Amino acid sequence: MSLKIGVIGCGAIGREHVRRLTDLVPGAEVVAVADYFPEAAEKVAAQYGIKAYATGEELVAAPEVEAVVITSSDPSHAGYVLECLKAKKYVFCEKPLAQTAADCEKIIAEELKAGKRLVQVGFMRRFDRGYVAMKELIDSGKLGAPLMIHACHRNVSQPAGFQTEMGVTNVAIHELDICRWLTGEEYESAQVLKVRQSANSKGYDNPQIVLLETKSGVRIDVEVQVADCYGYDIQCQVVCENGTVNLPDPAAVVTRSDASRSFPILTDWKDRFIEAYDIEFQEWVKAVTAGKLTGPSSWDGYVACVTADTLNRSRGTGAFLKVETIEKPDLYK
Ligand code: ISE
Repeated sequence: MSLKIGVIGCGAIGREHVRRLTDLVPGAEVVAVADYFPEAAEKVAAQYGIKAYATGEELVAAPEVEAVVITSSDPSHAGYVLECLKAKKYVFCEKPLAQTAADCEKIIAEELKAGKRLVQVGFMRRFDRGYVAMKELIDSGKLGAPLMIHACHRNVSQPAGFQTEMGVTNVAIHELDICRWLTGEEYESAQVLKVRQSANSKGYDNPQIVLLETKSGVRIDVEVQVADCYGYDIQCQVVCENGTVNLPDPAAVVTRSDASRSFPILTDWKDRFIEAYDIEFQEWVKAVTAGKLTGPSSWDGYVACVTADTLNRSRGTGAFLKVETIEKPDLYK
């Protein structure tokens, strides 16, 4: 028997996940879709011979839907997650879990009422082989304690409507999660800096530098360049006491020609972590089927949102602000 899944959001990543769940994830069956634009859902439904619901709420309530995947626009995530929790259905929500820490707290409160983990957040980098190998090495202690992380997150361009704050809530949020995961530490303080601006910025800050300090004093800097005009480039270097470890670039053929050596850089973020997304959903379906979630939790989504809120509040103040969270409930320990 396969897990019957409904997908809310039929944009680019939603369609990718429907394909992935249908073709690459054993034990999964997408049975329904919904989208804010009904035509988008109907198109996907016709392609796969499945049902299109007029609204996400109807999809969540549908008796044949056992678990839900949310890939709709960022501001709609929290509302749909809460609907799923009320219906006691497992839900996978793309990042960010919510737009604000306050909405994450509502989600946590509902999940606590349910008495078990029902929510997983789409921090797919935790399933990327490169990051996993880095974490294994750091955790082995061979390199000594981590001291610093230098990271960068570069996108080719942004769609119309992109705003400065989204450089943190929608883009750097991946680093906010992965640096916490790599170091196994919580953040003490955070600050975002506006630096010399690129002529490629269109009404938003670009680049920005995110600075974080963990409880033990690990310093993290993340260059966030949301319109670099050359490629989707994700870099991460963890500097430890006795050595450093770098995230590998994705495999690519190297060409030697015209007295130079070169390899292509991806441009679409959906391709950069394509294998991580596959593994993430394979693991999620296994975990839901077994009734025990193990991937990134509402708590992880909450901490990322608190940190993002703190960073956005710090903009223009020239100061590090304290990252303040509620006490971690036992459910997430
Ligand atoms: C997108 O949602 C992602 O998850 C990508 O990793 C990020 O680079 C992109 O800017 C986001 O819009």
